[in-house]
Amino acid sequence: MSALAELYTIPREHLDFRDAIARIASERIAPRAAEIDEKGEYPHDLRRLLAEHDVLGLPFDIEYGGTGTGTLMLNIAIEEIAKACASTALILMIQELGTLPIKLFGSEALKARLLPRCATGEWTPAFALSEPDAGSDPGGMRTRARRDGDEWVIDGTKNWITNLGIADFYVVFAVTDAEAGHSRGITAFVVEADRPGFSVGKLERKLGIRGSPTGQPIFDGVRVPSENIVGEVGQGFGVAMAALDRSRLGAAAQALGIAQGATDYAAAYARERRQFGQPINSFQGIQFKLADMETQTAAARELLYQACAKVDRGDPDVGKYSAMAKLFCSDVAMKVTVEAVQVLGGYGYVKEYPVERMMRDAKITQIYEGTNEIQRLVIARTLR
Ligand code: COS
Repeated sequence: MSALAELYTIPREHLDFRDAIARIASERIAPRAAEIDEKGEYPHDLRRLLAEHDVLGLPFDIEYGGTGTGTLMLNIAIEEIAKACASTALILMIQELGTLPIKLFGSEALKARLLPRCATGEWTPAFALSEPDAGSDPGGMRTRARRDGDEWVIDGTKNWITNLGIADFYVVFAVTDAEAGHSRGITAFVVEADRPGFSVGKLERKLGIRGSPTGQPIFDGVRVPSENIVGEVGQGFGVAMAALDRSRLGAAAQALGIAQGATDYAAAYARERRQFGQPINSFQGIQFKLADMETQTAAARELLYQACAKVDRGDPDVGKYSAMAKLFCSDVAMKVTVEAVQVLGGYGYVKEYPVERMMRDAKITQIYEGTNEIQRLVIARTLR
C-alpha cells in the first residue's frame, strides 16, 4: 500500500456510490444546469432526485436516518454534482452546513426532531451567521436575543444566507450578552420558518450559483422556546466556528468539481475543434494549458481528500486542513475555469457552452464560508 493510500482509502462501496452519483449528475443534472442558471430558479426537482437516491442522507449518521458514510464520501458526492451544476451541489452542501451546529452541539431532542427530516430531504436548513455589517468579522453581529421567561425573543437581519425562502428552519446566531464579548456573548437558536415575526427580505441577484436563493432573513420579535437553543447559552461563536471548520470542505469540494468539470469540457472541446487543419489539442499552447489544469485539479483533490480523512479520523488539525483545502481548491477552480474559457475562445464566452457559467460559479468559492483571506489567517495562526 502506498504512503498516501494509508492516509486515506476509499472503500469499494463508496466508489460504487460515487459512480452512481456521477451517472445521475451527467444524465439528469447536467442537462438542467444552463436553464437553472439562466432562469435563476431553485431546482426543486433535482432536490427530490437527490433525496430519492439517498444523496441528501450523506451528511448524517445512521441513527438519524443518514447513510453514516462520513465526510470523505459526502465531499466526493459534492464534487461529482458540482462537475455538472454548482447550484445543485449547494443543495447538498447546505444540508450539511445548516445541520452541523445541531449534529455537533444540539440536544438529543433537537437532533431527533430535525436531523431525520433533513436526511430524507423533506426539510432543508439554513445557516444564518453573516449580517450586512458582519461578514469576515461575525463577532460584530447586531442581531439580538433576549430572554423572556422560558422563551427567547430574536430581533435582527442576516445577510448572504443560502436557502433563503426555501429553508424550513434557520440556525440563527444572536448576541445574548452584549457585555460578555463575542466569545461568550453569542448564542445559536433554531428558528422554524413558520414562526411569527420571521420574514424573507431582499433576495440577491448574483454573478453565479444563480439556482440557489441567497439573501436577508428578517427576525422581528421572533419567539422561540429555550429548547431551540443549540449548545449552551453564550457558546454560539464556537458553535459557528466549529461548523465552518467542517463545512469549508464542502466549498472546497464544490470548487474541485467545478474545476474538473471545466477541465474535462475543455479537453473534449480541444479534441474536436479544428483550426489550421488540425485539432487544437495538437498545439502545445493548448496542451500546456490542459496539462496545468489537470495537474492543479489533481493536487487540489489530494489536499481535500486528506482533509476529509482527517475529519473522519478525528485528527486535531482539522481546522487548519479544511482552511487549506478551501483556499487551494477555490483558487484552482478560479484559475482553471478562466483557462477553460480561453481554450474555447469565443465559444467559451457565450452561454451555449457551460464554461462561462463554471467561471462565474467558481468565483463564490473564493468568498463564501470565509473569504480566502480569512482562510490564510486561520492557517497562519497555526504557524505562530
Ligand atoms: N472552533 C472552535 N472554537 C473556535 C474556533 C474554531 N475553529 N475558532 C475560534 N474559536 C473560539 C476561540 O477559541 C475563542 O474562544 P475563547 O475566547 O474561549 O478562547 C473564540 O472562538 C473567539 O475566537 P477568536 O478571538 O479567534 O475570534 P476572532 O473574532 O478573531 O475571529 C476568525 C476569528 C476571523 C477566524 C473568524 O471570525 C472567522 O472565521 N471569520 C469568517 C467567518 C466566515 O467564515 N463567514 C462565512 C459565513 S457562512 S457563508
